Amino acid sequence: MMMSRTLRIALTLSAAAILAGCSSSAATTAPVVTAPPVVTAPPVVTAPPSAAAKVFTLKDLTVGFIQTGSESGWRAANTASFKETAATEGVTLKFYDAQNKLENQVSAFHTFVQDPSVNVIILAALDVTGYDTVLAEAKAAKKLVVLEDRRIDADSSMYYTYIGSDFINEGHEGAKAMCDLLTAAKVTKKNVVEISGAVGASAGIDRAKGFRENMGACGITVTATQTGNWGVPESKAVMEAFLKQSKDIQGVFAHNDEEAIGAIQAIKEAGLVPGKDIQVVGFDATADGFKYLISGEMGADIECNPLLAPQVFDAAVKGLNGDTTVPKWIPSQEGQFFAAQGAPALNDILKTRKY
Ligand code: GYE
Repeated sequence: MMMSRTLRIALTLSAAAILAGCSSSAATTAPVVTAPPVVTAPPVVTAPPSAAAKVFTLKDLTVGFIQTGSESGWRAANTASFKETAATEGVTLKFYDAQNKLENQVSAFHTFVQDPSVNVIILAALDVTGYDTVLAEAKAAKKLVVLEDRRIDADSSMYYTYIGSDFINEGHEGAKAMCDLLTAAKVTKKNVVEISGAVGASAGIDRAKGFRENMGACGITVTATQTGNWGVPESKAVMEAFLKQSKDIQGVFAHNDEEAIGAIQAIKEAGLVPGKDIQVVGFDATADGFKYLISGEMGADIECNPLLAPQVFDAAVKGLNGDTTVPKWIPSQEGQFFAAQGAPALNDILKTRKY
């Protein structure tokens, strides 16, 4: 039954009046018992579950890796260690070969700082200085920086950790080995020429320092020094020049295997016998170095471990997870090898080595 329009209007208005009346006429009419206000408990605000800090794993690493170049067997083994370990562990590796130019390393570092996908920058430093600007940029951009292989002269607050050799101790071991070889060779004079690593590299600077700290033990004198830039041909030329200057040489302190091999080639071409007329000490103990230990032309080879990737990646994960217990320097574990061990033993050792 349809309600007439007038009746609807009347009812609406009266309802409105009643509502209004309640509020106004309450004072005068019978007390209206209002239900006690329903006190609704304040809503329980459950804090949203705090975003549990992300726990980084190796697979979360996107690494900008800045290598020196490809100057030696040691370097090739070091590069392979990073590429193979990254592939095995699922680390994203952006590998940059600086071709032994400092400016290339600095610009690559800058590029990796700008790259939003990169969360870790790993540097094998060509030089002990020259990185302050990009280290500061990385810090500001919250990129984790890990040094591998070589130290730099920067405040340790500018990087997470350094994983690499105690090159000064290697120098100590080199001097001790040269003393033993010269003593065994029963030579009276101990004039040693030095073929040093690339200028500015901590490996060379510290090996030279460590060798000089210990050479006094048997009265060694370093009579000439020049860089062979870690390579065979350049070191051969340097040794040829030394031999032209003076034949009064009893030993060669070569900063890596390639430089020792270059010196051995020059000694032989000069009609002398390496390991007999002139004692040769090298560094790295790569497979190539072992060949000259086994032939007796190199008397001692001071090991330097290039297989650093697993330790470096593990440290990077710890760094991203905010671990503050990792020391600023993690020295590599390494030893020394001598021709005196004999070919059979050295060949057995060589079979077990990856580089
Ligand atoms: O001795 C040499 C390489 O930094 C330890 O660099 C490394 C040195 C190594 O070129 O062979």
